[in-house]
Parts: sequence; structure tokens; C-alpha cells
Amino acid sequence: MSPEAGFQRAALGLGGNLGEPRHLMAQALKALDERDDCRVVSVSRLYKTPPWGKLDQADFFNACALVETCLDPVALLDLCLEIERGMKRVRTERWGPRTIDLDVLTYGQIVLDSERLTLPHPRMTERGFVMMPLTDIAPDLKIGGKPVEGWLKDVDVTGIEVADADPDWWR
Ligand code: A4P
Ligand code: MG
Repeated sequence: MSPEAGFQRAALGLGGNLGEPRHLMAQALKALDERDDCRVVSVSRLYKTPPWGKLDQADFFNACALVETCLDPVALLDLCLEIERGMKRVRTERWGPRTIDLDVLTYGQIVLDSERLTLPHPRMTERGFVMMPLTDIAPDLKIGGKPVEGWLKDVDVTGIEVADADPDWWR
């Protein structure tokens, strides 16, 4: 199914490991879906994932979502950053640190390397915590000519668990 005229399909990656990441991720998706310029088309299952990169930190929750938007790629990034910032601010004041990461993974078939935005997201294909949820919702999406489910076969998914199998976990 193609998006409506003037709308492009983008894939987003969500993650967090401080406070209530599941709640914040759900709130972020609702905030995107409530807008006129962006709607959530599908959301992956919710995953619990061991930390990648810096290992001495708590497990993460991760998920991916497909959205349709009439925002251009940089405006979509700005919206994601604005949602991140808003949540960090609100949460930090009262209950201590909370984090949510909201990355733009792909935008249509656009390949871009600018100061503020790189598309596709440069490290996405190396990360089980991105490829596994993305396979739920876009197994055939091509990244660098290869489908997401093909990338998934090559990444380490050790320790990644489904935390909620209901695709409506965020509603
Ligand atoms: N930027 C450029 N391209 C993009 C893009 N496609 N999407 C720029 C989003 N941002 C993009 O982002 C910093 C800047 O990158 C943005 O202002 C934007 O202009 P950031 O997300 O604040 O950077 P960061 O998170 O500090 O760095 P980095 O390296 O992107 O970290 P990641 O990739 O977010 O990794 N382990 C598990 N299991 N699950 C996780 O979710 N996440 C991280 C953080 C580490 N380990 C993890 C997880
Ligand atoms: Mg990031």
C-alpha cells in the first residue's frame, strides 16, 4: 500500500533504558499519531534488549514504527528531537533522569549525509535491537540494496526478548 499523495513513509527507531521507557515510547508514538502532518501506520512488538556499545548499563526497551508524513526529512528529525526533549524535561524535573531515543531510520528511499541528518541511519544494520523490531513491520524494506530480514540474519540478537507481543502495546 502506498502512502497518500504528498506523504512519504519513514521508519523510526525507539529506545530507552532509564525510568519508564515503555511508557515514554508509547507517549512518543501517540504524540506522533495525533498530528495532522504525521500518522503512525504500524508498530513492532516491544523488545527488551541487552545494552549495545556501552555495556555497563541497564537493559533497554526497543521498538520500531512506520509513519506516514508530509514533513520533509529534517522536519521529521526536528519533530523527533522536540518530542525527546519535551519528555526528558517533563520527567527529569520530578522523578530524576529519564531517557528516550527517537531515531529516523529511513525516509522513503532517500540517501542523505548532511551535518544534521544521515539516512539511512548509519548504524542501524549492525544492531539487532533495530533489525529485529523492524523485521516485524518492514521485512522487505531495502537498506543499501538488501532487505531488512536479510540484515537480521547477519546481526547478533543474543539476549533480545519480546517484552510485549501485542502490536497495540503503545495505545
Ligand atoms: N543524526 C544524524 N542522523 C540521524 C538520524 N538518522 N536519526 C544526528 C536521528 N539523529 C540523527 O543523536 C545525535 C544527533 O545525531 C542528532 O541531534 C541528529 O542531528 P542522538 O540520538 O542524541 O545521539 P546519541 O544517541 O548520543 O548517539 P548515537 O551514536 O546515535 O547513539 P544511538 O545510536 O542512539 O545509541 N543498546 C540497546 N540495546 N538499545 C538501544 O536503543 N541505544 C544506544 C544509543 C546505545 N545502546 C543501545 C541503544
Ligand atoms: Mg540516537
